[in-house]
Amino acid sequence: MKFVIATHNQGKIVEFRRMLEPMGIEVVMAELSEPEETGKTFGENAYIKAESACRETGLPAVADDSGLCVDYLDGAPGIYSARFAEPGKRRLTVLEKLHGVPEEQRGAHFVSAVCCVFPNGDRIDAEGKCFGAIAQESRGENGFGYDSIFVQDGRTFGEMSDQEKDARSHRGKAFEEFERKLKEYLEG
Ligand code: ITT
Repeated sequence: MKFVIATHNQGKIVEFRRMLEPMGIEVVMAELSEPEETGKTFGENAYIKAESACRETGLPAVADDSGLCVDYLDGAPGIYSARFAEPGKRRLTVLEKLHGVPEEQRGAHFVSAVCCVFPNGDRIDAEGKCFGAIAQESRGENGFGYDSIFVQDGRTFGEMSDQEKDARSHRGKAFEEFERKLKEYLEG
């Protein structure tokens, strides 16, 4: 079964492949437009991206809308995680905003909403969250985005292997739910 992946984020492309290929899905890349993310929730934005890619390619399309929600910042940057500050300055901006904030107030979580839209209009939605804290400084080279400042059990996602991150991450959990729902959908 071929699925087009509706993302322009290189870090996500790598993770989508890691998660979809073991399900027996052939991942297809396509030149896709970038629809405006006008949704008010992760789920709404994931649907906007998947629906647009499905319409443009005629293939089932999978998208993820995700972000980092920081307790001390009242849940920001949240759905604005990719637009929160200039590219290259986002991690630093979060660290600066939390400068001097004690450990117990540095809680944060990632959210990933996955949406798959089929050419007949059917859709599958799944969501995953993972809870942790914002590090005092950036650590580790693995992953992408905010991985090097998000800590779980003493290590940042940037310090974990791909397998360790996937076993705990918001996207790992969302794709686990997606896999279950896809099976039900295909059997139903
Ligand atoms: P697409 O819309 O093309 O998929 P995007 O980067 O714009 O790419 P989002 O709108 O979903 O995607 O923004 C999510 C941002 O949240 C992303 O750019 C990262 O900075 C951050 N993010 C999401 N998942 C992450 C993860 O697993 N590790 C680190 N940062 C993550």
